[in-house]
Amino acid sequence: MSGETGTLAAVTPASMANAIRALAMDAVQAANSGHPGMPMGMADVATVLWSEFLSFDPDAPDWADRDRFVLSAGHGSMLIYASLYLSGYASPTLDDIRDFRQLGSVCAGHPENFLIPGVECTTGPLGQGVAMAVGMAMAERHLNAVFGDTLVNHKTWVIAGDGCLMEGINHEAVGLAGTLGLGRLNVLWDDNRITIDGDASLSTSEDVAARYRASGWHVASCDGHDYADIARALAEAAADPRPSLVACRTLIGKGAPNKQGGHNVHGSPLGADEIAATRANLGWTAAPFDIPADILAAWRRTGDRGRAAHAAWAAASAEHPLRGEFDRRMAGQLPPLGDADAAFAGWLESPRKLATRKSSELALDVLAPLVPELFGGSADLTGSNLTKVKATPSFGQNAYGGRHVHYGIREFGMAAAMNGAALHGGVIPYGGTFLVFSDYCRNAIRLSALQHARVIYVLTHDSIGLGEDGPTHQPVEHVMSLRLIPNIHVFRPADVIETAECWQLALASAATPSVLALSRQNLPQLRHAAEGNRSAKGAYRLIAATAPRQVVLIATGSEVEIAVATAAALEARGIGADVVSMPCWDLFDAADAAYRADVLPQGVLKVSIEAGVTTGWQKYTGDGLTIGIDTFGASAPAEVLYDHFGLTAEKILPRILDRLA
Ligand SMILES: Cc1ncc(C[n+]2csc(CCOP(=O)(O)OP(=O)(O)O)c2C)c(N)n1
Ligand SMILES: [Mg+2]
Repeated sequence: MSGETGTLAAVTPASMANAIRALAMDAVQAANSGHPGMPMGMADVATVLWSEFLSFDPDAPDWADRDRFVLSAGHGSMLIYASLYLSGYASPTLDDIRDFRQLGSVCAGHPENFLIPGVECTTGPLGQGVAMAVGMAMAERHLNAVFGDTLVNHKTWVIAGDGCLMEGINHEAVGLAGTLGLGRLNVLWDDNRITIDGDASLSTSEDVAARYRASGWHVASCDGHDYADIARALAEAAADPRPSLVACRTLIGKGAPNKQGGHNVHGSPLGADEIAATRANLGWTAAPFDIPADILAAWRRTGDRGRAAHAAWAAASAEHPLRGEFDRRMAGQLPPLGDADAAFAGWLESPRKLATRKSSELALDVLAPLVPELFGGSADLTGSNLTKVKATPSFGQNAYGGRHVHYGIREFGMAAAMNGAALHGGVIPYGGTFLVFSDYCRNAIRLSALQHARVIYVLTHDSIGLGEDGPTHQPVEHVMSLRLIPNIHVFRPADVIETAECWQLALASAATPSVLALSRQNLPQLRHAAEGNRSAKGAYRLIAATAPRQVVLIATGSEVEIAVATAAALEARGIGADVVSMPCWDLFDAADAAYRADVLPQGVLKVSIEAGVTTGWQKYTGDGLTIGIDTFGASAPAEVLYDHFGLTAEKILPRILDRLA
């Protein structure tokens, strides 16, 4: 906080922190909605973090080697909006802050990564910010191992609340970070002992510090309103080789004389009277949204350290032999993939009957060496998901150059970490679990989509076709329910060729996550001719009717084989039937109308076949037939189950004949 002029030198950390407090309380009051408690309580910690520790360049929010800052307690969004504005980022502006929570303002209720460049990730769903920060710290260590200290050498800082630490995902994230030894990760805990319902002791009696220590973390604590003590604790955290938790003892709503320390200040405007009392209490005389020039100038200087670091980085890295490759990866541009196209074209000639999870492994075997940013993993199902290939050795504390993360049995933590890694940039994360456990990580999958993160979910054992493990493991509603999430491509490829096509499409979707729903059971190869990437339009006519067309069978994944057999049986009776393979609804819906009308023509019986819930298929079949499973599955060998649930050509044929009669 050293100023060159007398005026600047006179600006205290307290007045800088009060600028956050004032903006937070005034913006929440103007919106008549929002959360003043957390920003006011953590204003002092944020001031020290910004002034003395965080390495950032307000003029270059996307500088690759900046420290990452995650406001995991996203309800305290005014803290990050105020800090970004005050420290001189172009966004948000003071007008944006005036419009806090209004339509069109980048200052949304909770911070959104796609609205403000300085917001590294979208937060609000408690716990996921910390877990995403773990993914950012993983990406940082991996890229450091690949590109070296000159190009990659930064920290990840998090502000988290009681809620973030109480959520189950916190246990996953903390366990993973401790195991991986992510020493550059520092979590600043807003230890205010208040949650929405009241005192935190209503719902928790945990010794948080003991839990973190037991997981291999370094734990420090400080008085969150004592600048020297905060700086001491943050310096300890920064220096310790383990991931650090800093318990910052704070008063929620600090500064509001009648409301601080109580749970009512968490999420309601202070009200005009209390705002006046707070101004008097803090000695803050400026009007709402008016920051005194000397205080603003002091804040604007907090970026100077980072600006200098950025300039030094740019100079040191300009001639670095890996700079070009590093820039490519950080920009999210794929390398040339011609070799993959050639390899996959070769697959057409020698048909193979393979589970699509196995086909996925073969595709990865081709892609991983060509796309070094592919950064894989599995939630302890590596041998089932088949996500680890020769080019992806294990990633670990002494092997940060590795490319396969053993996430452990932490599906939610894995998904959130993949979001963080994708948003960090320089890696394209993919990770596996059983499709049925996508529910465990569903909100993180949703956040992949919301955040435009290129994350690839490899979800195997995608239906009753997994057989004997039974209904706990057999997804029924999952494929359909994942399709409901906006901005995600749900792929269910039918054979080895479609699997390779879907992998290529997933890789190329820079702003959309993908789900690959893959079979456990073997599936015949249905494609033999080179026709380009036919999955790219989401659905295509795999087989055209020979007899006059009366039926179009639409199927996905493992049921395309059944549709082919059903079509043959219909043709044998002189009934023409197309088979449409539909690996991706979302891409088909985005195709042009003429193409869609050609694939799914009017005036014929349309029949969907998918081993899952039928709800939703009506948008393609109209008043046709939807064949699927609207109950839980059962425990038996796969072929027995397919017969039991009526998913065989023999059982589907009479239903179609009945409708045509
Ligand atoms: C997953 C999830 N559950 C519930 C909420 C609603 N919510 C917002 S803040 C909060 C808890 C507040 O406690 P704390 O994290 O200590 O924040 P503080 O009140 O101290 O600011 C809750 C339950 C949420 N945002 N995310
Ligand atoms: Mg709290």
